Amino acid sequence: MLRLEHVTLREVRLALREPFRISSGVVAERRILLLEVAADGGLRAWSECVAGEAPNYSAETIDTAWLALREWIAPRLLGVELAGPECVHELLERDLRGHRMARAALEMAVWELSALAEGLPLARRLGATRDRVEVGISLGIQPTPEALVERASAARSAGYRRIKLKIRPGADLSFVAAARGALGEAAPLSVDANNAYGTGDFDHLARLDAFGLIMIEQPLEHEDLLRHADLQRRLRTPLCLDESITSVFRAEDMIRLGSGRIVNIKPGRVGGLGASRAIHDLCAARAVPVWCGGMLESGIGRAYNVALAALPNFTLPGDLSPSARYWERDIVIPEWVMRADGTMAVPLDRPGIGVRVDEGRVDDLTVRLETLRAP
Ligand code: OSB
Ligand code: MG
Repeated sequence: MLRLEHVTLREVRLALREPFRISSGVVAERRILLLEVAADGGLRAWSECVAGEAPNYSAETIDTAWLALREWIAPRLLGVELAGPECVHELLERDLRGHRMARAALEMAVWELSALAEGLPLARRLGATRDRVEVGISLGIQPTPEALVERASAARSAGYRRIKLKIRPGADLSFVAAARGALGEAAPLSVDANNAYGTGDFDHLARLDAFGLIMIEQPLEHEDLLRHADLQRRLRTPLCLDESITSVFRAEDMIRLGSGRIVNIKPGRVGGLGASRAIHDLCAARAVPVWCGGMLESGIGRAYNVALAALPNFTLPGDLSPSARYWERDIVIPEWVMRADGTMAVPLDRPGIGVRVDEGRVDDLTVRLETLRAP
């Protein structure tokens, strides 16, 4: 049994080493919502809410998440005897629509508390089997194909196991062609459109088939499964859904409708690690590969992603780049590093998420703080 005693919400600001541009917006500085959760028995856990500053990826933002955590989510769990993290999703699902990133942040902290209470690395607590995960990189939209080639070549040399190119109308075919030409036929490449195309673009998108991509991620509207299915029938390249998959039911819908052949799992987008694992299990049973997406997390959010990605059906490299790809300095010790072979070690040598939070630095970076207590 676990009982949450208080939840501290904090906003910290961390500048990205370079602005990250996707079809729906650009971010230069992350406003990051961190949770510090204390349970009875002196256990403490840190977690991260991945909501961004603007509602361009999903409806949630850091400010809606803060409100939802304070008003509805934290009060559901504070002071309640919890049998374990497995029961949290259901507690937070009842009569509470949306706000999945906010719910996930608290749910993940309960997984961490449970791992700590049982003396297990988080990956093991989740049932993960791997001791390393394959790392991919997501390259933001660049001003020119030449600039993209430069970054993609550097990523290839650094050892990344998969290079994802962000695309949008006007920055797609020629950019992908340039990257493919420079990196060669064997380089594992994918693209991510973040909903930038519509039903009038199917002929155009079909031209991506020429580039031997591992997948095309989320070309169409975030709530649209039917037209993704129409498009998938036109393409040889597998579609992968990201924004569209908000629950295990949506993953099942995707599989039954044929809207895609690969799933990007982000715990924030689906409401936490329980739902992530359920989607992983469903996809494993249907022979649908999954991989772990990223939301430009700090080292805290990354720890949860790495633990999740160590589950067996995460058979494609994740957007789990090392700390130095994003930040001058991360807020965890040690920072996340990638080996020359393009893998990252799953920390299995200590209980919990496997990295320590640099609390002094987090204090220095904090611009807003609120503590919620059990009644
Ligand atoms: O679509 O995967 C996406 C970042 C912000 C919003 C959406 C996405 C992304 C990424 C970043 O691709 C991947 C990463 O964290 O390295
Ligand atoms: Mg994506």
